[in-house]
Amino acid sequence: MNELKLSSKDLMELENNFGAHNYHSIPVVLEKGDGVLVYDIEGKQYFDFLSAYSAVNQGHSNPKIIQTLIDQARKLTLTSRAFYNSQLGLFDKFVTEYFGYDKILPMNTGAEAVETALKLCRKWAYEKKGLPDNSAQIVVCENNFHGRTTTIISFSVDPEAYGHFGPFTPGFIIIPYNDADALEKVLIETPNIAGFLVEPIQGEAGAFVPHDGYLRSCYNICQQHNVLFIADEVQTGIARTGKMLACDYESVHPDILILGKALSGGVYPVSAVLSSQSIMDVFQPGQHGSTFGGNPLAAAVAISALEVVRDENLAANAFRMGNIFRAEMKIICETSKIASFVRGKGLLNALIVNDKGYENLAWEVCLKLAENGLLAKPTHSNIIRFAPPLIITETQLNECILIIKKTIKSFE
Ligand code: IF1
Repeated sequence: MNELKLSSKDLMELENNFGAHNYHSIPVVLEKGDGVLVYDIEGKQYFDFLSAYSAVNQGHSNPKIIQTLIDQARKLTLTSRAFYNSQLGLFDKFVTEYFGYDKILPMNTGAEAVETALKLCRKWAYEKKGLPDNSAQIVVCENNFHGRTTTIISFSVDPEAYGHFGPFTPGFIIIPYNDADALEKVLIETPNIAGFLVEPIQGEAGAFVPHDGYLRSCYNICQQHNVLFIADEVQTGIARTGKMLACDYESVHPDILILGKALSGGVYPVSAVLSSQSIMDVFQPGQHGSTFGGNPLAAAVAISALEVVRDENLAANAFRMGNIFRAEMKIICETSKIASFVRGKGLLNALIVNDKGYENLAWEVCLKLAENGLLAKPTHSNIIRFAPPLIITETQLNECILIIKKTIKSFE
């Protein structure tokens, strides 16, 4: 704790002096969170419009989830899977029924869940589809973001993500996003394809929403070619886009579903892979796992986090608030020289700014937004992601829109 009551400046210096410089953070030092609000060391209040990249959909320090964390932490936090524990079976049943799957494999971070899905897909391809060993190819999309492990960055197109991290993991084919024909072409022309990994909306690419029907077309093409459709809903899932899953907009039921982030409400690292019994059964004891995967604390917290999403109708709120947000932002863009357009679904949105002749405009706008009491961060040079906790009320949203409007105006 900060008994010495160090200032924001002191704490930023500590991070800079002793921490790896693997982030360029907005210069705000947060000490407390409550719902859609966060507070810095000096007590300044901000609306959080990043939500820890859609991990705190249920709001900061959600009371129900925190109480579950405290109660379970006082009983048992970690046993490893060498033994059973009192919470995991309850989690397995609750979450598989919640999303309509037979089986679930719990992990911790989103990247671990993506890696788990890739291993599951490959193993299924050899043992159920009958591909020759070590031949499996998995199709991914340009401008993807699925995490930062060496295998995952092996199929990134972002030099910042893969530069000087080689040699890379083979077995991946990159096709354009939002182009079902490109998927069909590669499945017809290339042998030994095991799966297709896709974000229903590309988050890091700046809330890039594919055209209606894209997911359904890709799913059907995968079915026709006996290729697994793998949806990475780590960022788009858990009600963020206005439906429980972004795939729900097209009634697509992924063969393998990847969840993370808000699966715990941002209270504890919890991720998971869900699939059918026939696919998940290729994992036999001792073939995959992790020390913390499926621990009783994670299991209890995740059940509570999903109950909050359901009981507080967060998907419906995200849907309604998102429509209001984009409508208001559209009006701002119509008269602004720097705010070009807004895109997104539910409360996963991004503003594309016109930064011609203005170096780092998106970053400067975010600094000004922080000064005006709203936290957001650019993704890429000219895109600002806007993703508040899904509990935001219309009154709070309107206040935030005024802050964004005032801030953009100050750059005109
Ligand atoms: C950072 C980005 C977002 C994800 C999807 C898997 C993962 C992520 C669709 C991996 C994680 C995070 C990582 C975080 C910032 C954030 C991010 F900017 F990096 F790309 F949201 F867009 N699939 N996204 O979005 O999950 O291992 O992080 O738990 O690296 O700073 P993770």
